[in-house]
Amino acid sequence: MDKVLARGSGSMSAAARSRPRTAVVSMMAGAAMIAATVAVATSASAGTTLGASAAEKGRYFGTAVAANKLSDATYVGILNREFNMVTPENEMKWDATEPSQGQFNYTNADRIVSHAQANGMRVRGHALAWHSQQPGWAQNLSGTALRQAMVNHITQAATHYQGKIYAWDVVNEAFADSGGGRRDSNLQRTGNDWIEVAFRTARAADPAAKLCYNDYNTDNWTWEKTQAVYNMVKDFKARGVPIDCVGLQSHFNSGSPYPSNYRTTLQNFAALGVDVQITELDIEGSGSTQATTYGNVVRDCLAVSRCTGITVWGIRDTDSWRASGTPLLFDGSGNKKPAYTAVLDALNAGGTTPPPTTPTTPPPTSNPPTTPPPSGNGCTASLTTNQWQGGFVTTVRVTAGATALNGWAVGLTLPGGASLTNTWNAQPSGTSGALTFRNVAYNGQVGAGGSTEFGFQGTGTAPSGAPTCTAG
Ligand code: 9MR
Repeated sequence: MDKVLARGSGSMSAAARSRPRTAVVSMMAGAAMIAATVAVATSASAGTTLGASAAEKGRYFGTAVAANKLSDATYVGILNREFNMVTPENEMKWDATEPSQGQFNYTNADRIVSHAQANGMRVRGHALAWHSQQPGWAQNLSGTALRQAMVNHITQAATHYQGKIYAWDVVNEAFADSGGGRRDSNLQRTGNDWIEVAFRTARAADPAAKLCYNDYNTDNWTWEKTQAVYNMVKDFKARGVPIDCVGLQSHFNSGSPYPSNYRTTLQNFAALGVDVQITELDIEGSGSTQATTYGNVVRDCLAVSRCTGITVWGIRDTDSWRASGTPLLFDGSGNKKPAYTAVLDALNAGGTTPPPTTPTTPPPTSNPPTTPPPSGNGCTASLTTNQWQGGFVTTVRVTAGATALNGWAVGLTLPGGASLTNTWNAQPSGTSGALTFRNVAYNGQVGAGGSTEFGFQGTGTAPSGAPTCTAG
């Protein structure tokens, strides 16, 4: 993004500033009423980290990561404790991965992917085709030569990471800031179809990755740029161009503030049949004003079922591309800011997502049990699978029974010939046959009746039998 925006955070109204206190009071009153009537609500768990709390809501919480900070103990401590999705901040860009034409270098990006995999985190790939951060040789190409170079780059990079990427930003920042059209760039000058060619190429190279269009200044529903991206996604869906998600970067400051219609924007994109992800969130400012805006963004995402996760663009304020605007959740020493607490509280508000099988009426028995029915070994697990020719992604929901879980293990068997390629939010015992998936550090504790999700990806046929779940 090459636009310089004004800094500061003085745009919040007095009414908005006083909102948190009112909300807390009414939430407490509401909680007391619910506790009196619905016993299960009192036992819902509340996560103590961003990743665990987001997972309880079926979402992820991620951060941009710089490979050269993986030797900083404070940085890595926060990363491993709080986040379950990472985006390489610069290491997967074209200039980093193909510095000379046809010569690929994945060293730094691989370090981040390895770190993520070793710690049960997923990876957002960023970015395959972009007018910025191109290697010099690509900047000097045009026409058919550039189009072929782009296709080859996407094929090579997406194939290198095949099976390891949750979602790719296939195309980044292709629209102009005003006027409702495309941004002029060497890629745009290869022909208006360059974006759909990029998506089709990425799909062929990694059919399991979700394919996203990612941009900034697409948060306000009334802005021309938002409408232009919306119309492109609508057109792609109508014509069968493979697109699965839209990334809203959401870099907010006084020149580009959080808009009151943000939730509308998320809802309208989702209604096109794509996931929505907040991909580079940072909000300049400090104290309660900044915290309120962070909370609003989280609540907006949670209100839209296809808003599948939030990524902040760095860990500590000092890690930010806009460090002077102190836009992140941790201060330069790694301490949690009020914005952190606002995000965690927003993620935890309303208890956990109820288990999908909870009956809405009591079973018809004349002799109802006085304690909730025991669920096998203290937890249950259920599978949701997306199978395609040659591969699959399975999501597993672990639901606690009548007592809270302090650790869990899920058992299932992969069919012959099937093999795991990637696992998130859990640690697998192997890659084929009968497998046990154990919780990772941040999601072992699940409150009574609460749930958490993990997932895995593999080649071959997905498991279909009922999984076992064991507490402890
Ligand atoms: O945070 C990134 C910074 O370290 C780089 O210098 C910059 C170069 O373009 O890119 C930053 O990340 C950008 C992201 O890749 C795309 N959206 C805007 C981000 C902030 O500029």
